[in-house]
Formats: sequence, C-alpha cells, structure tokens
Amino acid sequence: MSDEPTSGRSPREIDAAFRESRTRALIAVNLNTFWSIAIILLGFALWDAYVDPAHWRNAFIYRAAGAAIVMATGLFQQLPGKAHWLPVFAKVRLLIALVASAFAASMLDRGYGFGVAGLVVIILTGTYIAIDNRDLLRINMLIVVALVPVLLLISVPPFDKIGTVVFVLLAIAASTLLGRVIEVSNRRAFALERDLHRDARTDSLTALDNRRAMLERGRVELKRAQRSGVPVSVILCDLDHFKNINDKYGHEAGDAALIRSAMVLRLALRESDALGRWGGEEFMAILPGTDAQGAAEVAERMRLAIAVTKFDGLSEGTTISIGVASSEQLEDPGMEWDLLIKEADQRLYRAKREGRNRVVSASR
Ligand code: GH3
Ligand code: MG
Ligand code: MG
Repeated sequence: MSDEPTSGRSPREIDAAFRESRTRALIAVNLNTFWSIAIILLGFALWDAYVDPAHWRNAFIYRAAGAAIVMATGLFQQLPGKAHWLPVFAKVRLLIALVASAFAASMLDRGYGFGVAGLVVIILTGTYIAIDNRDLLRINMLIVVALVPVLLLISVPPFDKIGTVVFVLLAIAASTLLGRVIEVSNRRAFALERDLHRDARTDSLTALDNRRAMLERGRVELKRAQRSGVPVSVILCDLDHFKNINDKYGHEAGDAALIRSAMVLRLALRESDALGRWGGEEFMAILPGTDAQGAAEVAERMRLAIAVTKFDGLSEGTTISIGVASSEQLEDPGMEWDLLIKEADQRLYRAKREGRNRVVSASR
C-alpha cells in the first residue's frame, strides 16, 4: 500500500515504489493525450496536400489507419479499470505514429525530408512516456526494430534511407541523454516526496508514528475490521504525574524518559500492532484482530512493563494509566474511529480518577 512508510525498505523495494509512482503519474497526466496524437497525425495531411497535391491522398491512408489505432487504444484505456494499460498503449501509439508517418512521408514525391524531422520529434516524445531509463531503452529498441521493416518496404532513394537511419540514431542518442536528466530529477522528486511523507507522519522525539499517522491507520484498521468481521482494539496510555519528572529532573530528562517509554511500550506489543505518540506524554496502540479481552491483557502488560522500568538518571520510576476500547463492543457496526478513541479516552480518565497506574477496559 502506498501509504506505508518507505523507511526500512530495500533498494529494490524503493525502486519498485519509484516505478509504481511514475506509472501512476503517467496515467494521471496521459489519459487524454492520445487525442492530440491522432489530431497531429491527421493534421499533417494538410501539409502533405500542400507539398504534394498529387499524392497526399495515398499518404492519408496511412495517416488515417495510424490515427484509428491511436484512437482505439486511447478509448480502450479510458474504459473503467483499463487505465493500467496506458504505459503499454503509450508505447504502441508512439510506434504507430512513427510507422504511419514514415509510410505517409514515403508516399510523397516531395517532403520526405520533412517527414524525417517528424520522426525525430516523435522519437523524442519517448522520454515523456518512459517510466524510467530502462523503459526508455526498451522504447528506443522497439523504435529501431519497427523502423527496419519500414525502411525495407518504403520506396524512397537510398540517400533518403541513409538519412533516415542517421537522424533516427541521432534522435535516439538525444532521447537517451534527455532521459537521464529526467530520470535524475524524477528520482530526486520521488525521494523528497517520500521523506516529506514520512516526516509528516513521524514523531521526531520518539520516532514513533505521530497523531496524524495513527488517525489514518486507525481509520484503515477499523474499516478493514468492519469488512472482515474481526475486532480491532485501541489502547490510550498517559504517563502518570509526568509533569513532576520535568519539574524535578528537567525537560531533557523528561524527553529521555519519553523515548525510553516508547521503546518499552513497543516491546510489549506484537509487530502487527501499531504504536504512536498521541500527544505530549500520551501514547496510542492499535491492535488489529484483537478483541476487548485480549487488548485488556496487552494493556496490562504495557502497564507492568512501564512500572518495572528503571529510567536512566531518575531515582524513581514512573507509571502509566490506560484506557482500552474495542470495536466489537459497540452496537453500531458502522461506527466511526473517532468514537472508538473517545471511548478509550473516557476510560483513560477513569483510570486517572481511580488512582492511576491501572487499566480500564470494558470488563471493568
Ligand atoms: P497525570 O497523571 O494527570 O497525567 O499528570 P501529568 O503531570 O502527566 O499530566 P499533565 O497533562 O498535567 O502534564 C503532562 C506533562 O507532560 C506536561 C509536560 O511538561 C509534559 N510533557 C508533554 N510533552 C512533553 C515532551 O515532549 N517532553 C517533556 N520533557 N515533557 C513533556
Ligand atoms: Mg496527558
Ligand atoms: Mg500524564
């Protein structure tokens, strides 16, 4: 899922994520560009008619056939659920535009030289539809493969054929250089976006998920739970009398105690559970697939783990109060995540009122 943090991923996974994001960007930008390709392909018939009034109709047959294929692939990718065909179809359209233009130009007595200029422009658009450099290499190889039979079939003077080969190779070289520049900037933008996304969801002190990340995660987990009929539980923790630690040992010692608490709480949970910093000295855990009974046991484990922890530089330990709420105890199955948090919060405050260093769940 794209919302998951990218930290801790292998270079291969990051590369896959980069290509996936490029594909998504390509689909977002290119769903409608086939119209302009078809129009340009057909529009050049006017030029053909101007330079060679006797033969432009012969050329138009190739233009019309090419435009028809471009339109067909374009309209197909717009059907519901077919957008993922776009990266392949974009390549097909480039090749069709290239082949149709070459054939069309070869029908004209004059104007083949201009046709070659058109081929160069089409080849350069490969940088626009390539996912990355490897993809661009693939496109350029396809271009070479597609143009070989075209050059064998068209009837133009040998000099024009040699000219075509030279200009096509130059265009491919230029496209490769351009592709490198674009790839570097795309990768930089991807890394920046990834870091921003991660930082916006990470608490800088404890490195846990922050409140925003936990809110999103909770909504996702509650929806998943409601769909599949399994419970999800939320645990809200608040360190007891934490202000006293700051007052007595200073803010830095308080920060260190928060970092240590985060580690201790993390170790009390399963890997599939989420732990985040909900506020100043408050933590939230989300336990997918865990019912109220199980969550109360986990909460008790968290409470005990904090109670027995010896904090560096603090002569006394600290304790934590906990409120637990579970989705399966709520009558309304379409219930909102915010209400579940509210429930846990109310139980946390009951734990405070009843003397702190305790867990309040549905069972008590
Ligand atoms: P209670 O048992 O009722 O929760 O008492 P408390 O003192 O923990 O509660 P209160 O909400 O009055 O105070 C929370 C304290 O947590 C106040 C603030 O100094 C401290 N705190 C919040 N965020 C941080 C932080 O990032 N670093 C440090 N060092 N202290 C923090
Ligand atoms: Mg608090
Ligand atoms: Mg507190």
